[in-house]
Amino acid sequence: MRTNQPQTIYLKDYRVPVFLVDHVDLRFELFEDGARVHSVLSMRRNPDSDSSDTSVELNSDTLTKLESLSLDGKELGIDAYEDSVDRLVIHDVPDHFELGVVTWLEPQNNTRLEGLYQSSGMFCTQCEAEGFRCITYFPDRPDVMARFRTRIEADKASFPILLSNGNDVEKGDLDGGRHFVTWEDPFPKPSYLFALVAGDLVEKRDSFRTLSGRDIDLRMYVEPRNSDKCDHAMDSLKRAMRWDEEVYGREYDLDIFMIVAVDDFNMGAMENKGLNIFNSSCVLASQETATDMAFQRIESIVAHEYFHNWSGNRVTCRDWFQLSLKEGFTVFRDSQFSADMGSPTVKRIEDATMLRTAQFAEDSGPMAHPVRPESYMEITNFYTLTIYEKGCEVVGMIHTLLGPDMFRKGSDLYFERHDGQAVTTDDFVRAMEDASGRDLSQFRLWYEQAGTPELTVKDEYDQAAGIYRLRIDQRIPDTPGQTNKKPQHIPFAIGLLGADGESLPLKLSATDADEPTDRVLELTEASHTFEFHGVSECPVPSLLRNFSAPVRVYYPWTREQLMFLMSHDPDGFNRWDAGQRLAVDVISGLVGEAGSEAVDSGLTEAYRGLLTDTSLDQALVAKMLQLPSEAYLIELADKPNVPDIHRAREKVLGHLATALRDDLLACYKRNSVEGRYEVTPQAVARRSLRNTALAWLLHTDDEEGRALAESQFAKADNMTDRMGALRALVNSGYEQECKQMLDAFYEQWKADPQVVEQWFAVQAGSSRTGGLSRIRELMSHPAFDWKNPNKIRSVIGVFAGQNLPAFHAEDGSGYRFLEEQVRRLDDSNPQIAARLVSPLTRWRKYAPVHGEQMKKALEAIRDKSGLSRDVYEVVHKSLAGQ
Ligand code: 0A1
Ligand code: ZN
Repeated sequence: MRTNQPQTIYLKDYRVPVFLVDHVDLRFELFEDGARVHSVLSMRRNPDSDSSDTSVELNSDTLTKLESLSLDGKELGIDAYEDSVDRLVIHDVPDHFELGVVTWLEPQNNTRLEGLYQSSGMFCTQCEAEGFRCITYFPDRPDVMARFRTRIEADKASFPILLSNGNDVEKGDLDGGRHFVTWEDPFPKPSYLFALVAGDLVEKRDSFRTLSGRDIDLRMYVEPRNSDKCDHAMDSLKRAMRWDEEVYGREYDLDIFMIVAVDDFNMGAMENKGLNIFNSSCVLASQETATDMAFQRIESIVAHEYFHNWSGNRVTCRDWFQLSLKEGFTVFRDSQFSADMGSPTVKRIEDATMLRTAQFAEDSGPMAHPVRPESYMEITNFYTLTIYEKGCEVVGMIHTLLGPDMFRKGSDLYFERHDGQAVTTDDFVRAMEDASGRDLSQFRLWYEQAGTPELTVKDEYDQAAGIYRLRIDQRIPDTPGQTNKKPQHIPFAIGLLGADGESLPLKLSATDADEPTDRVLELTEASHTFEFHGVSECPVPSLLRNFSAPVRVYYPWTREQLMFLMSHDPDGFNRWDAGQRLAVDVISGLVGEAGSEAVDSGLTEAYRGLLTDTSLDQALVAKMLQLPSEAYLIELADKPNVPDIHRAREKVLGHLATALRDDLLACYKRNSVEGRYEVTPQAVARRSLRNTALAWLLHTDDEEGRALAESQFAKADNMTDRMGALRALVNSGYEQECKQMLDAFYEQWKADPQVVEQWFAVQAGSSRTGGLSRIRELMSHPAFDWKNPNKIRSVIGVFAGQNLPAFHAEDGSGYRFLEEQVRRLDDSNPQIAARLVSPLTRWRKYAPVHGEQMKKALEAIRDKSGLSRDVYEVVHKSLAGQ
């Protein structure tokens, strides 16, 4: 708990550091009841600073107890410095000096999981963004880059493995059964990339030969019970290393690359130099315990953290306003990698789904902020979908505008020009401009303006002249603190289809010699009209192909046009999108008063076509068969009534399941996967189709469906099928069978935390079985643990984020429940508490019956005494402007 009043930090106040740190010498003494950290900083005045201030400022935290402070070997008396809650200022320092700091920590009591803490008995660290100050007093900002040498001392029997960044340069035994290892990292780095691990861990080794012929030692460290769950991450790592060499020309730079898995972790993983630390759920997998989705997620997160070695570590951020410099670019790189490893269309669909469901929601709510924010109170609240996913889209648009070759020239220039520096998003864009000769000045607005651009498209066809006109208007909605926005530079990919489904040539003037069937139009004005010449028939437009920009598109599609695009658009993404738009239209048409009307048979026939036409790309079909989620339908609606939307969607699902029963059964039987378990796009698609068919059948409590689910559950040799059967049953009316299956599942897997988390989540997310009383039961289950973020997310987070009819229960019980949990967690883990508040922040979006109760819950959280800065910021911004 912090006691100081939260303050706002502004980008415009950025100043270069007055003092730099060249070298950090650390000695950690790890004990059962705490840890002593000795630090010696070699500091000097920054020649780039024009300040004549002779005092030096260090950051600190309430977790850090100062034991002693010395300057050039002389102990400092208390009148030589000012120590406040989070800052220490030492007066009258020379231009060069050595600062000695000794701190005492209690990692065993650190429930915030920032700085040095303990997880399942091992010591580990998390220093991004501002965790290093929880370890020692330090100028904890990313533009202070230093070389680190770290000596770790601990009991040898309990902590045989002692790790930090770089290379191990010395080790030996000490008195009293203790030992030490010293690590040296030759690359200057910001403190947020520091890491330390001490534990009794199993080491898995492999190696990788770089294109230039260097052999890199690859090591994974896990608890002994997880030693059979490392292969997938190790293989993913090697694929990522090769890919980064081939696609970006980036080679790994140290001799050792290490990955450690820890059970208690606030986020997914962390790219510490040479020593990546992962949340166990984002790295450990075996076919028995992890689903296909988990396998794919692990591959992409391992790659993401590895790619940070260049985009983040070698070239880092000047300040935290530039967070998307490393995150947006690295997400873009990992998306390209995943697309190359699997199906590019499916990957694009997944990314767009997440963006349109969750990032668009964030961008239209009270926490909306630009990709490069102007201010923040607590930086950990800014690890957002906007920074990561919209930031990725922004880089992707540069890629689209420049083309792959110029983009590569730009990234080469960026890495070469800024290697070893801490820079800004503007430096990134400038490198792209300098390499390509393109002017991206208007494009920079993507970094500065928040809000999702809205494109309204109108068309007309002049048969006599053979001209088709497309008028596109853009508008960017107001967001907190930003109004009257300027038009942005938007790449808008399109095609035109003739009645037979053929692609028409796109001539932008009568004399245009170019006749491509795919074009990227560049929108820069509030309104554009494009004229296409030589168009022999009235076309159906295919708009925003491959989701070429993170925008909303409005065009008055008819259902017939959507069905046509679903089966004819050569752009796979838009085929899928047409299906989504059709389903959204049908479901939204049944919300509220129209609830008793019949489901459009056109939708049924479109889905029948998908189920029966085996010549289609089955990976795409598997995606197309997923109805738009409740969260997406809610995002699209104005003043949504969640229980109503839920009912309408259930009705459509029930109708499809009944009408398509035989096709679903045939699809189920056709798609059994024989042979060895593999995570290829084809095998994943087959399992996905099969499990979707099963879920739909059980939606109507089909008796044959139940028998299939039970037998699939009993025979499955992998978690995807086991979980598919369990999920289908949990969401059916077969209560007794469901209970038996859940119990059997738990009995079999109770020793495996990653599987238990899935067991929690499947129940907490079910609108059929996951009512509040069930959620409370789950929370008093022995496997639930208030100190473990994964458990909190898999029960409370899943309930509030996925079990939407229960969370939005009319009596407000879901909101009060979340309020109670946030208030409780605020003391122990404010980062997690602040993230959990998120579903309440959009109270203004909902019909007043809901909105008012959500607001009350926020007010009750606001009024908690000693509220953390993390939760304070989210709650106050959500309630502001009333
Ligand atoms: N840089 C990591 C994400 C991360 C951020 C903050 C953390 O603790 C507050 C932990 C991890 C990544 O992008 O993977
Ligand atoms: Zn990242």
